[in-house]
Amino acid sequence: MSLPSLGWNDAFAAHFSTFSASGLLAARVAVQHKHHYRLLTAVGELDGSCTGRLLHATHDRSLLPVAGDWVAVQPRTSESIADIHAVLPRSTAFVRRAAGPRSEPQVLAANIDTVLLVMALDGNFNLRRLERLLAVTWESGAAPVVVLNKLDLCADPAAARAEVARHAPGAEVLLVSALHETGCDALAPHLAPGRTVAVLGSSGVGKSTLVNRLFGADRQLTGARRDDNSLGRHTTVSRELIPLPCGALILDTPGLREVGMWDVSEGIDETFSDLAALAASCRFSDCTHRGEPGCAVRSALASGDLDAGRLHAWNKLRREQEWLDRRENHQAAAATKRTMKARNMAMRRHTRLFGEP
Ligand SMILES: Nc1nc2c(ncn2[C@@H]2O[C@H](COP(=O)(O)OP(=O)(O)OP(=O)(O)O)[C@@H](O)[C@H]2O)c(=O)[nH]1
Ligand SMILES: [Mg+2]
Ligand SMILES: [Zn+2]
Repeated sequence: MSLPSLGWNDAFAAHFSTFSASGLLAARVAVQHKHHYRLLTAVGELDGSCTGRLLHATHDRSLLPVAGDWVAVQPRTSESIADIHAVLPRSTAFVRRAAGPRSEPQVLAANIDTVLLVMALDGNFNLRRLERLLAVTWESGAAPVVVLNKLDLCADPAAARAEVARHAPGAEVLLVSALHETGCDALAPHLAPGRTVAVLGSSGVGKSTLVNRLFGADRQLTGARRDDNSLGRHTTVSRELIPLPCGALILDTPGLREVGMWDVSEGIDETFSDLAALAASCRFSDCTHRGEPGCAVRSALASGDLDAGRLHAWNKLRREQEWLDRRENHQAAAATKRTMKARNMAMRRHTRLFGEP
C-alpha cells in the first residue's frame, strides 16, 4: 500500500523529514496491545514495539503510540519486526478520562478525520451519553457524524432522527441499517481515499456490522446484543484500523462503557452551540440563567423552545469540566491540546540524540 492510501499527507511528511534523513520508515499503527503494535507500512505489515529510549523519554504517557498514530520505525533485518523510535504529532486525538480512581487522560485514537457515533434505534438511546460523546469528539478535532443504526427496528425513524438532530447541532445525523445495507451510501463523502473514520458507541449498536458492510465481507466478528452491565462481554475486543476497498480507513472499536471527559471545554461549546448562542443574547454577559432579568435562556425554556433536560446537561458538563480544571494533575497533563508543540520539541531533541545517519 502507498503511504497516501494509509492517510499520509504533507503535514505528516513535513514532520517526518528528520526521521527519513535518519533512514527510518513511516508506519501507521493498526492495533495496539500495551507496548506491542501491528503496523501498516508501504512495504507491508510489521510487528512493532517501542524502543526503551522512547518509553523512558516519554513522561506524558498519552504521547505513546495508539491506534491511528503515525510512527517512525527501524525495521529489523530478517524478520517483519520493527522498533518504534518516535510518534509524529497528531492531527486529531480522541481523549477520554481513563476509567478508575486516578484522573488521567487516555488517548483512544489518533489522526481520525471523522467519528461515526453509532447509536441503535431498537432501544432507548441515551441523549445525555450522545452529548458527552459529541463533546469529546468536537474536542478531538475530528468531525462527528451521528449514525442511527437498526433503522429496520424503529417504528418512527424520522422522529428519532429529528430528536437526535436537536441535540447534535452542527453534526450530520444519518439513518442506516447496517444489517440490511440501507442508508450506508450516505457515508460515502466521509470515506474518500486516505480519509480515516472511527466508529464509536456502546456495545451491540452495530459498529462492527457497519464496518463489515463497508468492507464488503465479514471481516469483523459481530454478536448478539449485550446487556450494557455485563462486563467483558463485548464482541470486539481491540481497536483496529482497517483499510477499506474504497480507499478510506476505518477504526473499529470495542463498545464504550464510560465516556469520562478529559479536557473538553471547547467541545462543550460546540456540542451546545444552540445554548451558547442563546446565552449570548442574555442581557448580562455573566448571566447564570437562574432568574436574572432579560435572560434569553429562561425565556426559551418558558416558551418551550428549549428543553430543560438539555439545559441541565449543559450545566452539568460545565460543572464537571470546572471540577476537572481544578484538579492539579489535570492541569499538568491537559497538555494533549499542546501535543503538537511538545512533540515538535521532542523530535528536535530526538534528532540531536539519534544523530544524523
Ligand atoms: N436488526 C438489526 N440488527 C443489527 C443491525 N446492525 C447490527 N445488528 C445486530 O446487532 C448485533 C450487534 O452487532 P455488532 O456489530 O456486533 O455490534 P458492535 O457495536 O460491534 O458491538 P461490540 O463489538 O460489542 O462493541 C448483531 O447481532 C448484529 O447482527 C441492523 O441494522 N438491524
Ligand atoms: Mg464490534
Ligand atoms: Zn441568561
